[in-house]
Amino acid sequence: MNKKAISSLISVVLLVGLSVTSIVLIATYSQDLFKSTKESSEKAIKQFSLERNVNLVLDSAVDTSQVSCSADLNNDKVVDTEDLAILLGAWGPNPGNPADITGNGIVNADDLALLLGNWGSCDAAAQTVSAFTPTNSIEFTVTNQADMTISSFLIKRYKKDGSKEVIQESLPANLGPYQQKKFSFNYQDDGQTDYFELSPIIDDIIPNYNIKFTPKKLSHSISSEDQLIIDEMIKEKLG
Ligand SMILES: [Ca+2]
Ligand SMILES: [Ca+2]
Repeated sequence: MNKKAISSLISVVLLVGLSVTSIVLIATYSQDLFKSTKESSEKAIKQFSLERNVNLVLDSAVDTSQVSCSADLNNDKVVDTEDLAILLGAWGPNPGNPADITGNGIVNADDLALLLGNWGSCDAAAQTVSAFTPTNSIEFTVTNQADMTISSFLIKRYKKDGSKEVIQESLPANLGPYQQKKFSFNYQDDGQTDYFELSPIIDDIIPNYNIKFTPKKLSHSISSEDQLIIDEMIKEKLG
């Protein structure tokens, strides 16, 4: 073989070698590309179907933490004229007396204001709440309009300064499709709560879906008949 023929042969071998390498490289790359595209599209479809179906309705959210039952001095689940009579009877310096609702050692106008402010029926949920432990109880009712079961809820609290904290990482829900249920949770209040955020958890996945809410306070109103009796009692006692 002459020099020219040898050089041509080397060129052919090199070309073939390069082509094979390229084909192998392209094939490997395509396989990876196809695999990752398939995986991410499956993930996208799953996320999309979750988000498409999630639909919660917050029917109510009530802050049931009241000092109402601290003002229920005779423990009959209602704050009324009987409790007022007890409070007026304990008027003045009276450390440790239940009528000292604020716990400052004196039964005075502050305690009277608390009692009147919590006039009426006590809510059962507020039984454990006293004026001294700032534990707030929130009760909320939700309707699940999704066609899947919500296993639990993630609840966050947003503060007025913009910071946030997780109140409940996983509040058990077991809320089936189209079901309505009442839930409750407690948190330590520092007076800085702006609003809460409720996120449903479905099959360990938290869809990009949440409800922001500010609970309503339970309201207590005094009837005009009660007001007359209260005025009379207070006048008689305090002049
Ligand atoms: Ca009572
Ligand atoms: Ca007091």
